[in-house]
Formats: sequence, structure tokens, C-alpha cells
Amino acid sequence: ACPPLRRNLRLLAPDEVELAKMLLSEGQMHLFEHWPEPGLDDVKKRGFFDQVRRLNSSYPGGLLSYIQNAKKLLADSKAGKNPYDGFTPSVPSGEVLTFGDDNFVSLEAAGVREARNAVFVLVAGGLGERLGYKGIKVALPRETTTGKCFLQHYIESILALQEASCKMVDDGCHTKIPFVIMTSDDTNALTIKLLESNSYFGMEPSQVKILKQEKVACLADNDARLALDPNDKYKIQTKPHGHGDVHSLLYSSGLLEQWKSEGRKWVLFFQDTNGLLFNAIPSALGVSAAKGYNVNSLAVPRKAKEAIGGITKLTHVDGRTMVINVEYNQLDPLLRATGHPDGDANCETGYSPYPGNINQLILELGPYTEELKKTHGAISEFVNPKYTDSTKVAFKSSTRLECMMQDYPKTLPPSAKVGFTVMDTWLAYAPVKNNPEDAAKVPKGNPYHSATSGEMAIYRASSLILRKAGAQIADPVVDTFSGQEVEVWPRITWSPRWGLTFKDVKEKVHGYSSASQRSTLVINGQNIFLEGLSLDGTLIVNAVDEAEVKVTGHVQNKGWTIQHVDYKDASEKEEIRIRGFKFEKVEQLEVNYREPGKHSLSA
Ligand code: UGB
Repeated sequence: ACPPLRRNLRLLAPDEVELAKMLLSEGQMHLFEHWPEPGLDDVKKRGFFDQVRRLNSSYPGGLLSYIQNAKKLLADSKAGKNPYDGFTPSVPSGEVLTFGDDNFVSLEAAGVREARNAVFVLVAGGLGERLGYKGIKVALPRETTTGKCFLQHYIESILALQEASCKMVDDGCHTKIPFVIMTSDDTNALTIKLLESNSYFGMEPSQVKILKQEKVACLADNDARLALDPNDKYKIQTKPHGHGDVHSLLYSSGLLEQWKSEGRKWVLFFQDTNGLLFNAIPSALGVSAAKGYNVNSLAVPRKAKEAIGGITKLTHVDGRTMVINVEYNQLDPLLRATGHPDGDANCETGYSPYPGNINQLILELGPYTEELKKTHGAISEFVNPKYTDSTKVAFKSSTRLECMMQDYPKTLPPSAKVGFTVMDTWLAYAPVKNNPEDAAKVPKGNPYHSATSGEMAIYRASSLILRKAGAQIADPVVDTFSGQEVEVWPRITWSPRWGLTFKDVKEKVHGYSSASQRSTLVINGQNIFLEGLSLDGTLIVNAVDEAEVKVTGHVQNKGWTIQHVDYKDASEKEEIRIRGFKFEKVEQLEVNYREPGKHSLSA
């Protein structure tokens, strides 16, 4: 059927011949039409099949399934078929938690207890095009007071949970919580380098597993003809398939079975830049355990049009129902098509009635493993071609199939226990996704999701938690950085081992402690107790675990001031430019306790 290929068949291994036959039967002749006689470009021809093999083995069901799925989804898209046809959305009900109340505190305790049976999975294959940052996002500082990057914070949080969880059970537990990072070709080398050059931030290297997702083939037209790379006609053009790949990678890695045999129970998925997430993990895991949820999604109140999905109850005309994320670009059309003429709009509370999905999923390992044995981790996919015109005959550029990790529940039977847990945004969610220019254009009142707002959210959360624990923390001032108006709270931050749960914080803040608005406070150590500290300036306390440090008295100095930084100022580092401010470290008190025993810092 394809003479240029037939003439080159002897270059191919038997399995490659089978792949070639499959490609021809699926209408992919164009991939070979330009192939010259054997003897010319043979290395490139072999390279082409190396790539075809990789594309075939990294997709559940192989390249044949990929092409067939693409044909169907492209035909649906051309016909204007709505993936939610037959479904009516309504507002679901879930667990709504109030930070610091008795229920919250007991759920946190239950969650910490469960943590030794948990594994964590970070999806970090995205390049963050919207942020426009050149490096990997997990290497960005979570806040610039300490400069600790997101990955360090995540690892320290998991280690803190591991230790606290083992302490709660009196059975000599020495569990090491496994930590998986999904990378992609865009992020893999830099992620490994970041870990290796920082001794894995204190985690044992054997605890960390990297799973690299492969890209998928691009599609040139409605017949799902694979697109050749414009710069190399022996290469198929590829693009990312989305965070949904994490399920098939976990399945094929064999890790799920290994974890089951080790008696583990929960798999917690999370994203690359949410510096507040671990404030929400203990209580959310507590909810999963208390409710016996197979799937628990974390959510926050959502502003209409905010770029986070809406958790929605969908009821089909045939009676089926499911509680699932409807992605932000689909919620508005779905609502309009089902009798809500205002679409994705705020209700009288000032928020969308649909809770916002922050893509932190807690799955129960047993049912998850069983489900993946059936699906092999394949996740419902979508395609989003940009057509040249309304005839929908041609694409402006090649497209590809995509998938999202939160679509996992779509294949579950109605008997599955799928729930969600809503928490305050200030406590749980502050992603860094938008560059300063785009952030400044976000409608007033909606969150910026920028490096500026992401860092300020850390200080706000720390301040509010300390307030709730009884400390007097000054009100914020409002300032504008790169066109974004934000609240600037005292710059308070602590290591995860100090304040893993609200109970931990409360136990370490006694008496009358206070911080003025211009203050910066860094608490770095497990046993540091604020007992009547009055801070007006900058205080950094570092202590080894065996040291017990009481901090009292009045600390006053010139402190650290905040300087505005123009995001176009090329003399500043990119990670500073994207936040629009930096600290001028004028004066500080920094104390280090390296010896075990009781110490007191009375200023
Ligand atoms: N990611 C990968 O690991 N691989 C990929 O191929 C792509 C991404 P974005 P998005 O909570 O804030 C999601 O781009 O996809 C990783 C939810 O779909 O930051 O626009 C990437 O590294 C949405 O419902 O987000 O939106 C990152 O860690 C809402 O919950 C993660 O996937 C929103 O996140 C997310 O990628 C949110």
C-alpha cells in the first residue's frame, strides 16, 4: 500500500514491521511518503521507529488506541458534540471545615495518625508557560524571607508528617513515606539536579521515585493523521498529554502493588506551586479516614471565572450521577446550556456556588489499585483543536489529546465513595501560575495566582494561624506590586516541623506574644516556644531538635523593609522580578541554638 515503506522494510525489526502495518491501516501513509531508497537516511529511519516504539509503549493501549481515540474525539469536536450532553449540573454537598474548631483539630489528629500509611505524588511535569518563568516551578522560592523553594517545603512537610505520625503510634514505627514526583522532558533533568544538589532536602534518596511522563503525538487534521515535526521529517511532533498521565505511570511502575504489600492506604496527589497546601493535608486526610472516602478532592470557595475547575454534581437523563470537577473553560458553557443564562456567575455569597477544585486528591489505595487494574490508568481524554474557520476542516496548528488527573472518578461505579472537602482559601490555596502582566488583568476581587500573591498568602496564613492561637498580630497594610493590590501581613514563616497542625502551633504560643506590621519572624526548629515575645523588627530563631528554646521579651530593630521591584528590571533575578518586591535586610536579630538542652532568649 505504501511503496516507499515497502522498499525499506528490511531496515525494520519484526515488531517495527507490525507497528508500520498498524500505522498504514490507520491512514498514516503520509509518515513514509517522503522516505528515499534504502541506503539514504537509514539512521534517521531507524530513529523514527525508535520514537514510534516509545509513543506506542507509553500510552495505555498503544499508538493504535491513541489514533482511534483521537479520531473519535476529533469527530465529536467537529460535530460540536458537548461532552456533558445529557448531564444537568447542580451544587454538590461536601465536608466544609472551619479552621481551628474542635472538629478541625480532631480531624488533623486523625490525619496525622493516618499519614504513616500514606504516599505522596507530586505532578510536576508542567513547564508553567503562563508564569513565563524559565526554570522549573518547584525550584521557585515559596517565600523570599527564607528563600526555601517549593520542593524543599514539600519534602520537609512530608518528613514532619512522617515523624509526627510515627510518634502517635506506640509500635516502633519507622515508616518512610514514599514520595513520587512526575516529571516530563521539560522538567526531569532540572528536578533531579535540584534534589541531588541539595541532598534531597533531608529525605532519604530511596524514598523518592521519579516517573517521567512522555509526550504524545500531535494530530495534523480531523483524520488524526500524526503531525511530522516541521524541522525534522523523520520525527513525529509531540506535546504534553496533561497531568492525567500520572495514573498510567503509577500503574505501569508497579508501585501501587508494592505499596499495597507494605500496608499503605492512601495516595495523595498534589501540584507544583501551592505553598499553603500542607496546612490542609492533615485535616483532609482525617476526613478521608473518618468518612471512608475512596476519593476526596480538596476544594476552596471559588470566584466565578477563576481558573480552577468547579466541583459539580452531574445528573444524567438516565439517572446516573457523579460528583466531578468541571474544568474552568467548560463550566460556563455547561451552565448556559442547562438553563443558567448567567453561566459561571457568583451567587449572593460573592462566590460561585460550585466549590473550586485545587487538584489535591486523596485516593484510597485499595480501590484505586483495583480500578487501575481494569483501566491500566487510562483517563478520559479531550481534544481542543484551534480550527482555521467555522467549517472546522483545518487546524491553525497541530493539536493532541489531553487528560487531567482529577478525571479519575469518571470511570468509577456509582457505589464508589467520592467526596470533597472545602477549606478556607487563605489556609489552603495560593498557587503561582500567572505572570505579573496577566495577573494585573485578573478581574478585581478574583485571586491573582501570581508569585506576588503566592508569597503574600504565606504571611497572611501564618499571621491568621498565630492570631487564632492567641497571639496579637498587627493588621496588614495594602500595597500594590506590578499592578496587583495585595494585603501585606507581618512576614511570618516557620518550618513544617514547628507548626504541622494547629494543635502544634497552639502548644508553642503561650502568653501574650505580638508582632507589629513591619515585623519579620522566622521560626526554624521543632521546640521553639513563644512565651510573651513582643516583636517589632526582624527575628530569626534557629534551633536543633534537642534544644528547647523559650522566646520572651521585646525585640526591636530596624528590621527588613520591602522594596518595590519593576518586573521588567533585568538587573534583578527572574524569581524576584516575578514577585515585584524584595527585602532590604537592614537589621535583624538572628539566634542559633545548636546545643541540646533548655535555652531562653529573653530580649
Ligand atoms: N502538569 C504535569 O505534571 N504534566 C502536564 O502535562 C501538565 C501539567 P497547571 P491547570 O488547582 O490550580 C489544574 O497548568 O491544568 C502539572 C486543574 O486542572 O498549573 O490549568 C503541573 O506541573 C484545575 O482544575 O494547571 O489546572 C502542575 O503541577 C485547577 O484545579 C499541575 O499539573 C487548577 O489546576 C497543574 O497544571 C488548580
